[in-house]
Amino acid sequence: MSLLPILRYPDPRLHKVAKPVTVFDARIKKLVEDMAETMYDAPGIGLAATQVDVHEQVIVIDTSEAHDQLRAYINPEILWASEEKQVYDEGCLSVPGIYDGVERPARVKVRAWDVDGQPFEVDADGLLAVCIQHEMDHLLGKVFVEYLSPLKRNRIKTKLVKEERELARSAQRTASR
Ligand code: K2U
Ligand code: ZN
Repeated sequence: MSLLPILRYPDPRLHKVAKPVTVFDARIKKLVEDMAETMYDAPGIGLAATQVDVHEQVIVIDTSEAHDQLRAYINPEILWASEEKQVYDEGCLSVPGIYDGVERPARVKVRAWDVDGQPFEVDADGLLAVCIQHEMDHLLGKVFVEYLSPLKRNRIKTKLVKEERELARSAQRTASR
């Protein structure tokens, strides 16, 4: 298994729309394994293939306490969403250090396919509902900061671009020693 680099906002590749998976083969199984390892290492409770610069409709999620209930959602679709909404303080592995409230449907019914190409359905509420919708946004090229005000989003973009430049400078200094 391998750790995959996670794209950081505002990388334009985070806004690419993912394509459906059509062949459920060893490549997809390895992608799910590598995404899971990357997610647990971050640590996070979800990860979309878009975030590791693979633009196919693959998500991994594990919201369990013991971090031992991984599930892959391939070609996920929302079949139903509740009128009732919930606001959750979301974060994102592609937007490190930023958390803010996002309102989403409190409950969703999702159909997806597993790594063997078998379809399944999930009725999700609470944190799982938030995470599934957050990850499915990634597959549409949407990052949670897009739900925030333009002022907040621009401040976040400026902060992360500055951090990225500092990271690059310090890596250059280390390499030139
Ligand atoms: O997309 C990602 O970067 C994965 C998120 C999933 C997530 C976002 C918002 C709300 C719930 C899940 C990361 O796991 S963010 C880290 C995190 C960890 C525990 C609880 C909430 C967020
Ligand atoms: Zn995210």
